[in-house]
Amino acid sequence: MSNQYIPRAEDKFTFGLWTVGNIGRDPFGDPVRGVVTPVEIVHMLAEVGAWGVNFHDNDLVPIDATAAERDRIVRDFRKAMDDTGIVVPMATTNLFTHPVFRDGAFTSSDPEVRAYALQKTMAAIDLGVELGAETYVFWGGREGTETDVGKCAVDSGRHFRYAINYLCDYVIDQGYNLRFALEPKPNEPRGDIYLPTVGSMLGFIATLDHPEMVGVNPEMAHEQMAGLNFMHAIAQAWEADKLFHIDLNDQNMDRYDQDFRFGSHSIKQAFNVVHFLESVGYDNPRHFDAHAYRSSDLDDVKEFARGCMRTYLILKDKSRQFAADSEIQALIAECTADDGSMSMWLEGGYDPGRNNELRRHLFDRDALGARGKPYERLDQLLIDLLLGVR
Ligand code: GCO
Ligand code: MN
Ligand code: MN
Repeated sequence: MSNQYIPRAEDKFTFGLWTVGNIGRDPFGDPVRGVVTPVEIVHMLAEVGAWGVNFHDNDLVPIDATAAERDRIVRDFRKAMDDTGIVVPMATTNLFTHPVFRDGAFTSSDPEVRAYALQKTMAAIDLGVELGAETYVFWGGREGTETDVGKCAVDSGRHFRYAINYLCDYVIDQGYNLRFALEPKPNEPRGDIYLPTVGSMLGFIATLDHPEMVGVNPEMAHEQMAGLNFMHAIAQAWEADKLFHIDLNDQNMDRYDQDFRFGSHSIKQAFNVVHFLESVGYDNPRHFDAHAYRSSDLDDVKEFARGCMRTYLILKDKSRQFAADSEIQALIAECTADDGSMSMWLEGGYDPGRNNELRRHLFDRDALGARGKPYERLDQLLIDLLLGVR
Protein backbone atom coordinates (compact mmCIF):
# COMPACT_ATOMS: atom_id res chain seq x y z
CA MET A 1 0.00 0.00 0.00
CA SER A 2 1.55 3.28 -1.10
CA ASN A 3 2.43 5.81 1.64
CA GLN A 4 0.82 8.65 -0.22
CA TYR A 5 -2.62 7.30 0.67
CA ILE A 6 -2.00 7.31 4.42
CA PRO A 7 -4.23 9.90 6.13
CA ARG A 8 -2.58 12.83 7.89
CA ALA A 9 -3.89 15.33 10.44
CA GLU A 10 -4.12 18.10 7.83
CA ASP A 11 -6.65 16.00 5.87
CA LYS A 12 -9.03 16.62 8.81
CA PHE A 13 -10.76 13.25 8.36
CA THR A 14 -13.46 12.67 10.95
CA PHE A 15 -16.07 10.04 11.77
CA GLY A 16 -19.09 10.21 14.04
CA LEU A 17 -19.45 7.90 17.02
CA TRP A 18 -22.66 6.83 15.29
CA THR A 19 -20.88 5.87 12.05
CA VAL A 20 -18.16 3.40 13.02
CA GLY A 21 -20.24 2.58 16.09
CA ASN A 22 -23.25 1.61 13.96
CA ILE A 23 -24.53 -1.75 15.20
CA GLY A 24 -26.24 -2.71 11.97
CA ARG A 25 -29.87 -2.42 12.97
CA ASP A 26 -32.28 -1.69 10.14
CA PRO A 27 -36.09 -1.55 9.88
CA PHE A 28 -36.12 -5.26 9.03
CA GLY A 29 -33.43 -6.67 11.25
CA ASP A 30 -31.86 -6.68 14.67
CA PRO A 31 -28.35 -5.45 15.41
CA VAL A 32 -25.57 -7.60 13.96
CA ARG A 33 -22.64 -6.00 15.79
CA GLY A 34 -22.06 -5.42 19.48
CA VAL A 35 -21.96 -2.00 21.07
CA VAL A 36 -18.52 -0.39 20.90
CA THR A 37 -18.07 2.21 23.64
CA PRO A 38 -17.14 5.81 22.81
CA VAL A 39 -13.71 5.33 24.37
CA GLU A 40 -13.14 2.20 22.26
CA ILE A 41 -14.25 4.09 19.17
CA VAL A 42 -11.73 6.86 19.82
CA HIS A 43 -8.98 4.23 19.98
CA MET A 44 -10.30 2.54 16.85
CA LEU A 45 -10.29 5.84 14.97
CA ALA A 46 -6.72 6.50 16.05
CA GLU A 47 -5.75 3.02 14.88
CA VAL A 48 -7.16 3.58 11.36
CA GLY A 49 -5.60 7.06 11.11
CA ALA A 50 -8.52 9.47 11.49
CA TRP A 51 -8.04 12.98 12.88
CA GLY A 52 -11.28 13.58 14.73
CA VAL A 53 -14.50 12.25 16.16
CA ASN A 54 -17.95 13.86 16.21
CA PHE A 55 -20.96 12.93 18.30
CA HIS A 56 -24.58 13.54 19.13
CA ASP A 57 -25.04 14.32 22.82
CA ASN A 58 -26.57 10.89 23.47
CA ASP A 59 -23.93 8.95 21.52
CA LEU A 60 -21.68 9.94 24.40
CA VAL A 61 -23.93 10.67 27.38
CA PRO A 62 -27.14 8.61 27.70
CA ILE A 63 -30.29 10.73 27.71
CA ASP A 64 -31.10 9.70 31.29
CA ALA A 65 -27.58 10.05 32.75
CA THR A 66 -27.16 11.88 36.05
CA ALA A 67 -24.85 14.89 36.29
CA ALA A 68 -22.23 12.76 38.03
CA GLU A 69 -22.42 10.07 35.33
CA ARG A 70 -22.11 12.73 32.65
CA ASP A 71 -18.97 14.13 34.24
CA ARG A 72 -17.38 10.70 34.57
CA ILE A 73 -18.15 9.87 30.93
CA VAL A 74 -16.69 13.18 29.76
CA ARG A 75 -13.56 12.61 31.86
CA ASP A 76 -12.99 9.12 30.39
CA PHE A 77 -13.64 10.38 26.88
CA ARG A 78 -11.24 13.25 27.26
CA LYS A 79 -8.58 10.85 28.53
CA ALA A 80 -9.05 8.72 25.39
CA MET A 81 -8.70 11.90 23.30
CA ASP A 82 -5.52 12.88 25.14
CA ASP A 83 -4.09 9.35 24.86
CA THR A 84 -4.69 9.18 21.11
CA GLY A 85 -4.56 12.78 19.88
CA ILE A 86 -8.08 12.43 18.44
CA VAL A 87 -9.93 15.79 18.51
CA VAL A 88 -13.62 16.77 18.54
CA PRO A 89 -14.21 19.37 15.81
CA MET A 90 -18.01 19.01 15.58
CA ALA A 91 -20.91 18.07 17.82
CA THR A 92 -24.66 17.86 17.38
CA THR A 93 -27.90 17.00 19.17
CA ASN A 94 -29.99 13.89 18.96
CA LEU A 95 -33.42 15.38 18.31
CA PHE A 96 -34.84 12.27 16.68
CA THR A 97 -34.55 9.02 18.71
CA HIS A 98 -36.75 9.62 21.74
CA PRO A 99 -40.53 9.38 21.18
CA VAL A 100 -40.86 12.98 22.40
CA PHE A 101 -39.60 13.99 18.93
CA ARG A 102 -42.08 11.84 16.99
CA ASP A 103 -43.57 14.97 15.40
CA GLY A 104 -40.41 17.04 15.24
CA ALA A 105 -38.27 19.01 17.67
CA PHE A 106 -37.90 22.70 16.76
CA THR A 107 -40.92 22.37 14.44
CA SER A 108 -43.09 20.18 16.65
CA SER A 109 -46.62 21.48 16.86
CA ASP A 110 -46.39 20.97 20.62
CA PRO A 111 -44.88 24.12 22.21
CA GLU A 112 -43.63 22.10 25.19
CA VAL A 113 -41.64 19.85 22.86
CA ARG A 114 -40.20 22.91 21.10
CA ALA A 115 -39.06 24.37 24.41
CA TYR A 116 -37.62 21.00 25.50
CA ALA A 117 -35.71 20.77 22.20
CA LEU A 118 -34.10 24.16 22.96
CA GLN A 119 -33.17 23.04 26.46
CA LYS A 120 -31.70 19.74 25.23
CA THR A 121 -29.73 21.50 22.50
CA MET A 122 -28.21 24.05 24.89
CA ALA A 123 -26.98 21.25 27.15
CA ALA A 124 -25.58 19.47 24.09
CA ILE A 125 -23.86 22.65 22.89
CA ASP A 126 -22.22 22.97 26.33
CA LEU A 127 -21.02 19.36 26.06
CA GLY A 128 -19.64 19.85 22.54
CA VAL A 129 -17.84 23.06 23.43
CA GLU A 130 -16.39 21.48 26.58
CA LEU A 131 -14.74 18.84 24.37
CA GLY A 132 -13.46 21.36 21.82
CA ALA A 133 -16.12 21.53 19.09
CA GLU A 134 -16.07 24.67 16.95
CA THR A 135 -18.83 23.57 14.58
CA TYR A 136 -22.32 22.62 15.69
CA VAL A 137 -24.48 20.70 13.24
CA PHE A 138 -28.25 20.83 12.99
CA TRP A 139 -29.76 17.93 11.09
CA GLY A 140 -33.52 18.10 11.37
CA GLY A 141 -34.31 14.45 10.84
CA ARG A 142 -37.76 14.67 12.40
CA GLU A 143 -38.51 18.22 11.25
CA GLY A 144 -41.06 17.25 8.65
CA THR A 145 -44.34 15.54 7.91
CA GLU A 146 -45.97 12.47 6.44
CA THR A 147 -49.19 14.35 5.87
CA ASP A 148 -49.53 18.10 5.56
CA VAL A 149 -53.11 18.33 6.77
CA GLY A 150 -52.20 18.93 10.41
CA LYS A 151 -49.43 21.51 10.20
CA CYS A 152 -48.75 24.76 8.41
CA ALA A 153 -45.43 24.70 6.54
CA VAL A 154 -45.02 28.47 7.01
CA ASP A 155 -45.41 28.12 10.79
CA SER A 156 -42.90 25.27 10.80
CA GLY A 157 -40.38 27.47 8.99
CA ARG A 158 -40.96 30.22 11.55
CA HIS A 159 -40.52 27.79 14.43
CA PHE A 160 -37.27 26.53 12.95
CA ARG A 161 -36.00 30.09 12.44
CA TYR A 162 -36.96 31.02 16.00
CA ALA A 163 -34.96 28.08 17.37
CA ILE A 164 -31.82 28.83 15.36
CA ASN A 165 -31.98 32.53 16.27
CA TYR A 166 -32.49 31.63 19.93
CA LEU A 167 -29.50 29.27 19.93
CA CYS A 168 -27.26 31.78 18.13
CA ASP A 169 -28.04 34.23 20.91
CA TYR A 170 -27.26 31.55 23.48
CA VAL A 171 -23.84 30.93 21.89
CA ILE A 172 -23.11 34.66 21.77
CA ASP A 173 -24.26 35.06 25.38
CA GLN A 174 -21.91 32.26 26.51
CA GLY A 175 -19.01 33.68 24.50
CA TYR A 176 -18.50 30.33 22.73
CA ASN A 177 -16.34 30.09 19.63
CA LEU A 178 -18.92 28.08 17.71
CA ARG A 179 -20.51 28.23 14.28
CA PHE A 180 -23.66 26.44 13.20
CA ALA A 181 -23.90 24.21 10.13
CA LEU A 182 -27.38 23.24 8.92
CA GLU A 183 -27.68 19.85 7.23
CA PRO A 184 -30.49 19.34 4.74
CA LYS A 185 -32.02 16.00 3.81
CA PRO A 186 -35.09 15.43 1.63
CA ASN A 187 -36.68 12.53 3.54
CA GLU A 188 -36.00 9.71 6.03
CA PRO A 189 -36.92 9.36 8.77
CA ARG A 190 -39.85 11.71 7.94
CA GLY A 191 -41.82 11.31 4.73
CA ASP A 192 -40.73 14.82 3.80
CA ILE A 193 -38.26 16.96 5.72
CA TYR A 194 -38.47 20.75 5.70
CA LEU A 195 -35.65 22.68 3.98
CA PRO A 196 -34.75 19.57 1.98
CA THR A 197 -31.75 20.72 -0.07
CA VAL A 198 -28.59 22.80 0.23
CA GLY A 199 -30.25 25.49 -1.88
CA SER A 200 -33.23 25.77 0.45
CA MET A 201 -30.93 25.95 3.50
CA LEU A 202 -28.91 28.74 1.90
CA GLY A 203 -32.11 30.69 1.26
CA PHE A 204 -33.22 30.13 4.85
CA ILE A 205 -29.88 31.24 6.35
CA ALA A 206 -30.24 34.66 4.74
CA THR A 207 -33.42 35.19 6.83
CA LEU A 208 -31.72 34.62 10.21
CA ASP A 209 -30.74 37.22 12.81
CA HIS A 210 -27.07 36.16 12.68
CA PRO A 211 -26.52 34.77 9.18
CA GLU A 212 -22.76 35.17 9.58
CA MET A 213 -22.76 32.48 12.31
CA VAL A 214 -24.62 29.94 10.23
CA GLY A 215 -23.52 27.85 7.25
CA VAL A 216 -24.33 24.45 5.82
CA ASN A 217 -23.22 20.85 6.30
CA PRO A 218 -24.11 19.32 2.94
CA GLU A 219 -24.20 15.52 2.71
CA MET A 220 -23.41 13.81 -0.56
CA ALA A 221 -26.04 11.07 -0.18
CA HIS A 222 -28.77 13.52 0.82
CA GLU A 223 -28.50 15.52 -2.40
CA GLN A 224 -28.26 12.27 -4.35
CA MET A 225 -31.44 10.98 -2.68
CA ALA A 226 -33.12 14.06 -4.15
CA GLY A 227 -31.59 13.29 -7.55
CA LEU A 228 -29.37 16.37 -7.39
CA ASN A 229 -25.74 17.03 -8.29
CA PHE A 230 -23.79 17.24 -5.02
CA MET A 231 -20.81 19.04 -6.51
CA HIS A 232 -23.07 21.82 -7.78
CA ALA A 233 -24.59 22.14 -4.29
CA ILE A 234 -21.24 22.46 -2.50
CA ALA A 235 -19.99 24.88 -5.16
CA GLN A 236 -22.92 27.20 -4.46
CA ALA A 237 -22.36 26.91 -0.70
CA TRP A 238 -18.63 27.55 -1.09
CA GLU A 239 -19.18 30.62 -3.22
CA ALA A 240 -21.57 31.98 -0.58
CA ASP A 241 -18.89 31.38 2.10
CA LYS A 242 -21.16 28.85 3.77
CA LEU A 243 -19.37 25.54 3.40
CA PHE A 244 -18.63 25.17 7.13
CA HIS A 245 -18.56 21.36 7.16
CA ILE A 246 -19.19 18.43 4.82
CA ASP A 247 -20.63 14.91 5.17
CA LEU A 248 -19.04 12.56 2.66
CA ASN A 249 -20.58 9.19 1.85
CA ASP A 250 -22.29 7.58 -1.11
CA GLN A 251 -25.64 6.44 -2.32
CA ASN A 252 -27.40 4.89 -5.27
CA MET A 253 -29.69 7.71 -6.38
CA ASP A 254 -33.37 7.54 -5.50
CA ARG A 255 -33.01 4.67 -3.03
CA TYR A 256 -33.42 4.58 0.74
CA ASP A 257 -30.80 6.32 2.89
CA GLN A 258 -27.88 3.99 2.16
CA ASP A 259 -24.95 5.78 3.85
CA PHE A 260 -22.38 3.85 1.82
CA ARG A 261 -18.60 4.18 2.12
CA PHE A 262 -17.35 7.30 0.35
CA GLY A 263 -16.66 6.54 -3.31
CA SER A 264 -18.16 3.06 -3.18
CA HIS A 265 -20.90 3.80 -5.68
CA SER A 266 -20.66 7.05 -7.64
CA ILE A 267 -16.96 7.26 -8.31
CA LYS A 268 -17.10 10.01 -10.92
CA GLN A 269 -19.23 12.23 -8.71
CA ALA A 270 -16.85 11.49 -5.82
CA PHE A 271 -13.97 12.61 -8.03
CA ASN A 272 -15.81 15.83 -8.90
CA VAL A 273 -16.38 16.50 -5.20
CA VAL A 274 -12.77 15.87 -4.19
CA HIS A 275 -11.46 17.81 -7.19
CA PHE A 276 -13.68 20.74 -6.24
CA LEU A 277 -12.72 20.71 -2.53
CA GLU A 278 -9.02 20.42 -3.30
CA SER A 279 -9.07 23.04 -6.06
CA VAL A 280 -10.72 25.71 -3.91
CA GLY A 281 -8.62 24.89 -0.85
CA TYR A 282 -11.46 23.72 1.41
CA ASP A 283 -9.96 23.53 4.90
CA ASN A 284 -12.84 22.56 7.22
CA PRO A 285 -13.34 19.00 8.51
CA ARG A 286 -13.97 16.19 6.04
CA HIS A 287 -16.49 14.06 7.84
CA PHE A 288 -17.47 10.60 6.64
CA ASP A 289 -21.11 10.22 7.62
CA ALA A 290 -21.48 6.65 6.50
CA HIS A 291 -21.50 3.19 7.97
CA ALA A 292 -20.23 -0.23 7.06
CA TYR A 293 -22.48 -2.75 5.32
CA ARG A 294 -24.68 -4.69 7.69
CA SER A 295 -22.75 -7.80 6.67
CA SER A 296 -19.49 -6.42 8.14
CA ASP A 297 -17.88 -7.58 11.36
CA LEU A 298 -15.76 -5.21 13.44
CA ASP A 299 -12.59 -5.84 11.41
CA ASP A 300 -14.51 -5.03 8.27
CA VAL A 301 -15.83 -1.85 9.91
CA LYS A 302 -12.22 -0.74 10.21
CA GLU A 303 -11.73 -1.54 6.52
CA PHE A 304 -14.79 0.60 5.82
CA ALA A 305 -13.26 3.55 7.70
CA ARG A 306 -9.87 3.09 6.07
CA GLY A 307 -11.58 2.82 2.70
CA CYS A 308 -13.39 6.18 3.04
CA MET A 309 -10.09 7.97 3.68
CA ARG A 310 -8.07 5.98 1.17
CA THR A 311 -10.53 6.65 -1.62
CA TYR A 312 -10.52 10.36 -0.78
CA LEU A 313 -6.71 10.42 -0.96
CA ILE A 314 -6.59 8.42 -4.19
CA LEU A 315 -9.06 10.87 -5.72
CA LYS A 316 -7.01 13.77 -4.40
CA ASP A 317 -4.05 12.30 -6.24
CA LYS A 318 -6.20 11.88 -9.37
CA SER A 319 -7.21 15.51 -8.99
CA ARG A 320 -3.54 16.55 -9.04
CA GLN A 321 -2.97 14.36 -12.09
CA PHE A 322 -6.01 15.93 -13.79
CA ALA A 323 -4.70 19.43 -13.12
CA ALA A 324 -1.25 18.53 -14.45
CA ASP A 325 -2.42 16.65 -17.55
CA SER A 326 -1.55 18.87 -20.51
CA GLU A 327 -3.99 17.24 -22.94
CA ILE A 328 -6.87 17.59 -20.47
CA GLN A 329 -5.95 21.15 -19.56
CA ALA A 330 -5.58 22.13 -23.23
CA LEU A 331 -9.10 20.84 -23.91
CA ILE A 332 -10.50 22.74 -20.91
CA ALA A 333 -8.71 25.88 -22.12
CA GLU A 334 -10.23 25.33 -25.55
CA CYS A 335 -13.72 24.94 -24.03
CA THR A 336 -13.45 28.09 -21.95
CA ALA A 337 -11.43 30.25 -24.38
CA ASP A 338 -12.15 33.99 -24.18
CA ASP A 339 -10.57 36.45 -26.64
CA GLY A 340 -11.85 39.41 -24.64
CA SER A 341 -14.03 40.70 -27.46
CA MET A 342 -17.18 40.53 -25.33
CA SER A 343 -15.69 41.96 -22.14
CA MET A 344 -17.18 45.41 -22.70
CA TRP A 345 -20.57 43.78 -22.07
CA LEU A 346 -19.67 40.88 -19.82
CA GLU A 347 -17.57 42.81 -17.32
CA GLY A 348 -18.30 45.98 -15.39
CA GLY A 349 -22.07 45.57 -15.35
CA TYR A 350 -24.70 47.73 -16.94
CA ASP A 351 -23.72 51.01 -18.58
CA PRO A 352 -26.27 52.88 -20.73
CA GLY A 353 -23.78 53.75 -23.48
CA ARG A 354 -22.24 50.29 -23.74
CA ASN A 355 -25.68 48.80 -23.50
CA ASN A 356 -26.82 50.74 -26.59
CA GLU A 357 -23.99 49.08 -28.48
CA LEU A 358 -25.01 45.66 -27.19
CA ARG A 359 -28.57 46.27 -28.34
CA ARG A 360 -27.29 47.11 -31.86
CA HIS A 361 -24.59 44.43 -32.14
CA LEU A 362 -25.14 41.80 -34.84
CA PHE A 363 -24.53 38.25 -33.56
CA ASP A 364 -24.08 35.45 -36.09
CA ARG A 365 -26.41 33.06 -34.28
CA ASP A 366 -25.94 30.20 -36.75
CA ALA A 367 -22.15 30.39 -36.60
CA LEU A 368 -22.31 30.45 -32.81
CA GLY A 369 -24.70 27.51 -32.80
CA ALA A 370 -22.33 25.54 -35.02
CA ARG A 371 -19.50 25.65 -32.44
CA GLY A 372 -19.27 22.28 -30.67
CA LYS A 373 -17.55 21.38 -27.41
CA PRO A 374 -15.27 18.33 -27.06
CA TYR A 375 -16.88 17.16 -23.82
CA GLU A 376 -17.06 13.53 -24.94
CA ARG A 377 -13.31 13.49 -25.49
CA LEU A 378 -12.66 15.28 -22.22
CA ASP A 379 -14.96 13.02 -20.23
CA GLN A 380 -13.33 9.89 -21.68
CA LEU A 381 -9.92 11.25 -20.67
CA LEU A 382 -11.28 11.58 -17.13
CA ILE A 383 -12.60 8.01 -17.28
CA ASP A 384 -9.22 6.77 -18.53
CA LEU A 385 -7.56 8.63 -15.71
CA LEU A 386 -9.95 7.30 -13.07
CA LEU A 387 -9.67 3.74 -14.37
CA GLY A 388 -5.90 3.98 -14.18
CA VAL A 389 -4.95 3.61 -17.83
CA ARG A 390 -3.70 7.16 -18.21
C1 GCO B 1 -28.65 11.01 8.61
C2 GCO B 1 -27.85 12.24 8.90
C3 GCO B 1 -27.18 12.22 10.23
C4 GCO B 1 -26.58 13.55 10.60
C5 GCO B 1 -26.16 13.51 12.03
C6 GCO B 1 -25.37 14.71 12.43
O1 GCO B 1 -28.99 10.83 7.45
O2 GCO B 1 -28.95 10.24 9.52
O3 GCO B 1 -26.92 12.41 7.89
O4 GCO B 1 -26.20 11.22 10.24
O5 GCO B 1 -25.51 13.88 9.79
O6 GCO B 1 -27.28 13.39 12.80
O7 GCO B 1 -26.17 15.79 12.46
MN1 MN C 1 -27.34 11.07 6.16
MN1 MN D 1 -25.13 13.58 7.76
